[in-house]
Amino acid sequence: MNLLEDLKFRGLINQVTDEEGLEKLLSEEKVKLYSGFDPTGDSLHIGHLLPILTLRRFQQAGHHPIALVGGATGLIGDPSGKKAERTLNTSDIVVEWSNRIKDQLSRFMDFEAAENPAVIANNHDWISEMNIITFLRDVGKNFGINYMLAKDSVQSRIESGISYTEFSYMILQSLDFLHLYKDVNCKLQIGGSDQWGNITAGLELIRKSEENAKAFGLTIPLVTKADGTKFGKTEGGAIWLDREKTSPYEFYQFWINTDDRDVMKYLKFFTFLTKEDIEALEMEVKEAPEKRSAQKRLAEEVTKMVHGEAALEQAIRISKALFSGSISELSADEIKQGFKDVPSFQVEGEEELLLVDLLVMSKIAPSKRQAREDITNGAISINGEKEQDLARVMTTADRIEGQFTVIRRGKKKYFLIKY
Ligand code: 485
Repeated sequence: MNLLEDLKFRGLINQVTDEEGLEKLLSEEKVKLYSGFDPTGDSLHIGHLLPILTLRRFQQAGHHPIALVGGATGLIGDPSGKKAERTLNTSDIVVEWSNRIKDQLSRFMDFEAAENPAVIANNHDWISEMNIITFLRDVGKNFGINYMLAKDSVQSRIESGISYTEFSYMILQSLDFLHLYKDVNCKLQIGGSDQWGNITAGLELIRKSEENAKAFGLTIPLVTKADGTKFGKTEGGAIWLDREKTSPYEFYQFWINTDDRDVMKYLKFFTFLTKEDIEALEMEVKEAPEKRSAQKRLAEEVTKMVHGEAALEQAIRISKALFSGSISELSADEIKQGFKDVPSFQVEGEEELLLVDLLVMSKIAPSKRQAREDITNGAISINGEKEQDLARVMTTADRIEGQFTVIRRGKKKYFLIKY
């Protein structure tokens, strides 16, 4: 299978400006291609993963990926797909976010490859140097107002309003494409389907500015979910690539919880498993869907890719311990990941407390009477061990690495005691 066939098999192609032309180009030469990421937050999230992995697929096929950080465009704000005007961030913040995003992008591509190392670029390097008269005379002349008004990103905002700042965004992204085309012979831009308007605007600018120029655009589909809800969002918010914002355990759980109807699609999108591997998994799912082997494989592959082998093993350990209740085997770091969303109570000082009192203080039990009843009935466990002694005293030995005690009430209600 060649690259385009593989992308098609995976469902990764939404639109291409000239498919035959691109197919020919990719078969004749190793192509430079880019995708842009604006620093509009302190981390990328799984919505960014598809374009990143697509860059990597191109790299694996021998092409030259460029990941562009929008140090300049992040100061302006892309209106594409946005219902309302964005608030501007200070340049200090955008610089800080640009650096973080650059670090994240660096994890996904090979910068040491002998023939086709990946490259990171920042459009602040060229856009910030441009002077306004040059911009309006040399660039602006190529953009008709009617053409700009007709773009989805502008059309959808005519009613609600759009500033001149965001209206101009497409020109900056076009300028990037032209710059990379002229400077390093970058002939292809890829992005999510919301980027079609900006990508084709860039192609127009290249066509008008360079004689006999030929460049291409390719968009990747939006990831959808069978239940109609938005992909990549949970009750706790977005699924981030930064482990401080979304722990590897939460990340792993996100993929494990994939709907049966979506899992094959996500395996194609987010993993590098071959067609044969994927088809074999599909058979397994048909024969024994209750095993959820496709979800497990998906969660393993993606967690390993994003957070590494050790973090994946930790996520699996935490999941198993939570399932079987054998909490005492977990490290403090694992406890922190696994119990991030459960109610917690901070105990100050070193004094030893009666379990009964702790249950009341921490509001695990509503009253002393209820606390005693819970203990006697065997409804309370400490770090996974059932405790039925009313005289039980909590000691430092109950503190996992001196930091946490996990208390369970009933079958599933977990509480975290912090010291
Ligand atoms: O020259 C460019 C400068 C900036 C950009 C692209 C080319 C960024 C682009 N305008 C943008 O806003 N991208 C989004 C972002 O940065 O979060 C998302 C897209 C998504 C996908 C992803 O970036 O919404 O479709 O392209 C990589």
